[in-house]
Amino acid sequence: MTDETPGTKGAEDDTEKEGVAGFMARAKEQAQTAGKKMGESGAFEPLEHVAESFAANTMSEGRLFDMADALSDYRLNEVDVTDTTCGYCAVGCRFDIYSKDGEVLGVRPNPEKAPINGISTCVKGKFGYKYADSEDRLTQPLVKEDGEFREASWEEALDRVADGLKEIQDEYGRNGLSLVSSSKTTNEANYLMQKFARQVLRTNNIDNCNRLCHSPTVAGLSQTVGFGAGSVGTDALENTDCYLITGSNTTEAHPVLATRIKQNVKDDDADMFVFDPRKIQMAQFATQYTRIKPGYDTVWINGLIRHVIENDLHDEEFVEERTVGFEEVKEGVEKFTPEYVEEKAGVPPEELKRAAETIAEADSCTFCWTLGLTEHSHGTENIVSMANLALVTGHVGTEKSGLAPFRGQNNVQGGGGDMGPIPGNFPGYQKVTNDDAREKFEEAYGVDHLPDDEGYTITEQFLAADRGEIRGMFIQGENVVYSEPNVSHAGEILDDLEFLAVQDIFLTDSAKHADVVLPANAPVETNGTYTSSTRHVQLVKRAIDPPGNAKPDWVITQELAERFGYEWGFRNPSEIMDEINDLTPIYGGITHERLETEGSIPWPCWDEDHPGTPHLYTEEFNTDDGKAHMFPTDVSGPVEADMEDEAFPLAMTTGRVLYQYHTGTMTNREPGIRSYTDELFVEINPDTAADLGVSDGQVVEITSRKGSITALAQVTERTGGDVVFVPMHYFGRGDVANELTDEEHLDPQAHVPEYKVTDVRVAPTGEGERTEAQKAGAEGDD
Ligand SMILES: Nc1nc2c(c(=O)[nH]1)N[C@H]1C(S)=C(S)[C@@H](COP(=O)(O)OP(=O)(O)OC[C@H]3O[C@@H](n4cnc5c(=O)[nH]c(N)nc54)[C@H](O)[C@@H]3O)O[C@H]1N2
Ligand SMILES: Nc1nc2c(c(=O)[nH]1)N[C@H]1C(S)=C(S)[C@@H](COP(=O)(O)OP(=O)(O)OC[C@H]3O[C@@H](n4cnc5c(=O)[nH]c(N)nc54)[C@H](O)[C@@H]3O)O[C@H]1N2
Ligand code: SF4
Ligand SMILES: [Mo]
Repeated sequence: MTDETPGTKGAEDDTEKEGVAGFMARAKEQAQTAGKKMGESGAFEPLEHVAESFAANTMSEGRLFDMADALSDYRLNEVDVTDTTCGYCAVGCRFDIYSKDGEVLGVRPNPEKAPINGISTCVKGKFGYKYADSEDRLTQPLVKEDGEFREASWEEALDRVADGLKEIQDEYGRNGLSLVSSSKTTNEANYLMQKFARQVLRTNNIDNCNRLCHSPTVAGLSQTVGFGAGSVGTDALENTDCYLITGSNTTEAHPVLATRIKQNVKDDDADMFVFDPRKIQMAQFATQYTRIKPGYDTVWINGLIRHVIENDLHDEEFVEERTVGFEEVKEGVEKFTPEYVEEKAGVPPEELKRAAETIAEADSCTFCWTLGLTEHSHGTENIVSMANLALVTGHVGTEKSGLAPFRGQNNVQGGGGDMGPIPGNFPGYQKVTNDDAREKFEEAYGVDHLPDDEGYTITEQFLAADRGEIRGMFIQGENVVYSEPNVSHAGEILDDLEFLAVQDIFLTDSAKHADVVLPANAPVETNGTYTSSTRHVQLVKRAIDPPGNAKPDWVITQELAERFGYEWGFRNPSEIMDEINDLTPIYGGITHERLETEGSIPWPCWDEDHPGTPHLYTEEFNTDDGKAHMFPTDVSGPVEADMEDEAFPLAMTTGRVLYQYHTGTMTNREPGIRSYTDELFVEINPDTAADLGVSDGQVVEITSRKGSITALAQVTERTGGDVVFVPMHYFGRGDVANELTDEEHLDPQAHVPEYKVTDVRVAPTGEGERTEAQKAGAEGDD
């Protein structure tokens, strides 16, 4: 067993380092001491997680980063201070950025302007800025000639993109093209991307990473309660009496929310039930942790509902007055007996009973989930089941009760969903198939006919390109060659396209496949708004100047539209928001002027006089009849589990670690973060490792039906016997988990890939830890 992540370097290496590197070294040293103490008290915790908890808890106090030191070389009036919103994840932390000459010197939360995070931030939001002034930022457009990139003027590059897109449409029709928009960019930039797709290119083939993430949440909640978003504000997360947390590694993926939840559990005795295949850090604080078999969530959730109804613990009045479909659900859950749930999902009956009873009897309960529920070939059914449980127990629509999906990218709620860069929706979830909605946008956009056929989702775009249907793509802020399923195939598909343009802040490995690369501004260089996981729309401001000739995403899209004869004439993001206000009822009253004075406004906010809506569904649900609609769900396991095959005896699940962000374009450029985790690893249970003859720190080969990768074994009891966990991140060299995942078996409604369960086998390669030479040999080129 190890107490360290393989690839984690010792603290002694880092003691000389300053800034982030120094912080990480000190955090780790202190964590080591804390770890020893915990070891002595018999509650040994892997070092990584002590450090993680340590970081999450102490960063807020600012003790580890001495702002005075960072600023001591300057007089305060020489330093710029900008209040802005974090560009990493969707928690939506706000803080002041202190900067000088294009460099971020420090970050300090200002609780008065930070409704969600107060005085807290996590390590990425506080220190993750080296990427912005890194030397390899894109500063000038690039065009490919004879297979090589050369710098080009904006004029030339944009002309080439416009010509490339026009040629494809001339030859293959308007749907021969597809666009990927970016949840890293602002609401205003995403609004323009969907406008560009629909008004200019007349296609609904536009999607974004929301698809790979919470699209089942949007689909499941739209059907049941109405809005494709969480129903609660931060109040419920901080003050509820009970939590059900599943498929969310909260301390690593949403650290600031985790801190809030842990505080409520510790200080106010809130109950917390954690259901997860891995014994994640939240388990340590839980009333009860239940290890589940990945991919069978409908089974245990239906089991909970059955127990609640069977014992008359459901909220009869709420069910009667505010919901429809109870009888169907009651009938549907009958087969999910405790014995059946144990057999299928691995949940012991007494744990099922305790959770069901505590949740049902609690005065309030908040249901929290993330990708462990969504990234399945039946993700939407999981979400419908979760909504059913919340509704049957009557825990929706109060200040302390409700549905809390923790969203992912900084602006996936707003930019990835609300703004409509998705195949079936205009902004504000107005359907492209709805005649009234189409007419409204046709009139606003001054065109006779907008397309009424739903476009392709992101993974379908790749499948359609593979069939030769899509021949050109425009990808904004998405590193698809690492984040899509079955990436080797995705890379080949990009190469086969007749035209590809990529808009990013780096020449990513995806951008290398492009004909034209457009340099964009990074989140810290951007003006506009992001929308948090709790639906709070908040301002983002330029804290440092962008490098070279990089431009704001929205400007690039506007200049591209001009080349097709559309003069939008927006002078700033605030003017774009005015158009959003006019066309998107849920954003009707959210103007930049108001945000400047009010700080943040949770949608729906119907008009300028409306205060915004922190808690949804207090009176009625957002459905035609105002009631919540429950639907029974069935047993739906992972697709590959049905392909019983002894060659692949283990289930691989993939996900995140605290110190990395996705494909690493930002975090891999952070020396402190690199010094912490810089190598792909795989968590293997000690019994499984012993059976396989694998020891900690060894290089193993992991093989699925799609391919093989190597990773360092981390032998740990975090994972159960039949499950291995591989981070989804690209660590800057070597392999990625997505070489093993499958792109064909998508959720039928939301089209999310089954990232959370892939059948694999693991075998030792006979190698010990990688040598420096091997590491260099495996070096990627990102
Ligand atoms: N540090 C960091 N934070 C991030 C990100 C990042 O890259 N790095 N990314 C952001 C983004 S875009 C997102 S979407 C969020 C994601 O946030 P999370 O979804 O919390 O992150 P993951 O690590 O993908 O996995 C979630 C959990 O699902 C569990 N799980 C696996 N299979 C199953 C299953 O079948 N059922 C259940 N119930 N659980 C299962 C895993 O063990 C894990 O604990 O994080 C955001 N925050
Ligand atoms: N196996 C597996 N695969 C997964 C997941 C998983 O759990 N398991 N999770 C999925 C999920 S939830 C997500 S969200 C995706 C994430 O997948 P991606 O979105 O592809 O990951 P990122 O690395 O965040 O890529 C964002 C890109 O945007 C660029 N960028 C950053 N800021 C800006 C900006 O302001 N403007 C522009 N134009 N570009 C910018 C970055 O350099 C980077 O290239 O991965 C998905 N893939
Ligand atoms: S929790 Fe998310 S929003 Fe907050 S500082 Fe960390 S990465 Fe940024
Ligand atoms: Mo995500």
